[in-house]
Amino acid sequence: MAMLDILEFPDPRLRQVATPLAQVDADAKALAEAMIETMYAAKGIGLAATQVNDRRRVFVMDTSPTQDAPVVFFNPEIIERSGEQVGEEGCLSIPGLTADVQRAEQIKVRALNLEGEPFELDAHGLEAVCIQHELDHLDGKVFLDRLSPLKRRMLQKKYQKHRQQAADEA
Ligand code: K1U
Ligand code: ZN
Repeated sequence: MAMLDILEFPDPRLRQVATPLAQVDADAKALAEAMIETMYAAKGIGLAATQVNDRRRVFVMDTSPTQDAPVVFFNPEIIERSGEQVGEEGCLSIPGLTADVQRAEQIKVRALNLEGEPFELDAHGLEAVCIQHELDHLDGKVFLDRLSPLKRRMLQKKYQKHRQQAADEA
């Protein structure tokens, strides 16, 4: 199976807004399957198509402790949200950086599965955080956009240093 390259912040392609799929065809299924492989290889719990430079509105997620229960969301929409939680987030497109981000605690999401059939999922805790994080990617946003300007500047400086160090060592 093809492994996909993950774009790294501040790549401007991470800012593109994804487009809904007209149908879940064989090519869309192949993309989702390659995204699942890529997510596992990168040791993530989610991955959005935007992160692998594809404009289609799809993300994959696996928050199971055994990492053997992938879920595919084509054309996802949050149809209900309630409560508030603050939790630590990371991002495969911003390696080495984490921050506490405020999100809804409970959500209901509607999407199409790998077979193109509609489903709804009630999610809370980490699952709800991950779904909101991936939907942000499909709308061209990253978790840094949800922080205060001061915190965002601090973390961006830290990230630049981290990248420079990695480049120097390479
Ligand atoms: O979309 C991505 O960049 C994947 C991202 C999803 C995510 C993780 C944690 C909270 C919200 C969204 C990751 O998988 S980052 C790697 C990871 O597993 C992780 C990092 C920090 C905290 C918890 C998990
Ligand atoms: Zn991310």
